[in-house]
Amino acid sequence: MKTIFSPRQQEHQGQFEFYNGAVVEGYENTSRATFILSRIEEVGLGPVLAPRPQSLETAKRIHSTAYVDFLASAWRFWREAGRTGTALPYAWPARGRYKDVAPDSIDALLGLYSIDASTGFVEGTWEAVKASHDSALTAADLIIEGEQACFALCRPPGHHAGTDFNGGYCFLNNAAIAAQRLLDAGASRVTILDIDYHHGNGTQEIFYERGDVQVISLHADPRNDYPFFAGYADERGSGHGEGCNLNIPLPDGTDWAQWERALEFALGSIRQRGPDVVVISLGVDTFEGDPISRFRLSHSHFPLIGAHLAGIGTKTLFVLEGGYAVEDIGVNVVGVLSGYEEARRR
Ligand code: OKP
Ligand code: ZN
Repeated sequence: MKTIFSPRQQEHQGQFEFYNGAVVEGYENTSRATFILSRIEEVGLGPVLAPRPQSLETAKRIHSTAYVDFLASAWRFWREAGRTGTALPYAWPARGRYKDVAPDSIDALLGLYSIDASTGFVEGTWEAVKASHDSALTAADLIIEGEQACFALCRPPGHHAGTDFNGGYCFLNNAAIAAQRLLDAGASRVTILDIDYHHGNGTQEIFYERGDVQVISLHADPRNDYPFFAGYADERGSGHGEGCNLNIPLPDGTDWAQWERALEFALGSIRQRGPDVVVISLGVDTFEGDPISRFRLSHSHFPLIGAHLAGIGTKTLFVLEGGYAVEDIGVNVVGVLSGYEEARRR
């Protein structure tokens, strides 16, 4: 399987976030990609290719133009305000009290275009976000050109980013943009299956009223964990998207047996739908050793996930999302991908 990745993605580094009442180094760091790349090489998964340069046209069909333009200029605004460090918001438009203004303070813009304070900008953030997006689109192009499966090693990740907001370490929604590219190339039905520990609220929001993309997410019950305000089982899509959104929230401490049952349920729903292509939002923060999550999957389960996904039988685009046990992330991510490959060969 081919992997798409650009070293420019590593220019997003050194950011800080709040965690349990303290300011800590960002969990979404460069070593995540480094460990995955070295594992890819170690097991000989396949070549790692640079993305092709991509325009922002498809991104602007998923996100608002104003939001994309904001992402591209946020760091410059921050510097122009005389700031250093990590650009983070501290004020948000309160629910039900939204004033439709076009603020020109960088602090107001950071709040307007975000849902939390975990998604900081540093010097190379935009370059990295753009390169991560290019990787997802290039992987989609390879699928369109005939590959059965491809891996977009996206960092920063994307599934918490919505039409006009960042959040949860995510800026552009790589999986959603890739899905749009697949549709534009002629796919009539795409499914995004999100197996990250956290609910893919951005992906859900983007496609909520659309009937051309089925969105399924297996995740920690939002009563217990981020993103808290979305990801409930009664969120099923609306309008043209009625019935196209499926959430499977799972309790704290979910183990393999329970997680696998949820996956099988999701796979049944995919089979019923019959998509041309499946995009996997691949997070491995379901791992028992993950520092910010509370599920209990172990190393040996990740190849089994890959085998289940191969059983769908459609072309499959893997897009990286979370996973913060960095020493184990390579084994777990590549475990899914090689489990998929082995099952395909059988
Ligand atoms: C991103 B992805 C507070 C703790 C963590 C955000 C979690 C984002 C997860 N700083 N808050 O879905 O893996
Ligand atoms: Zn996650």
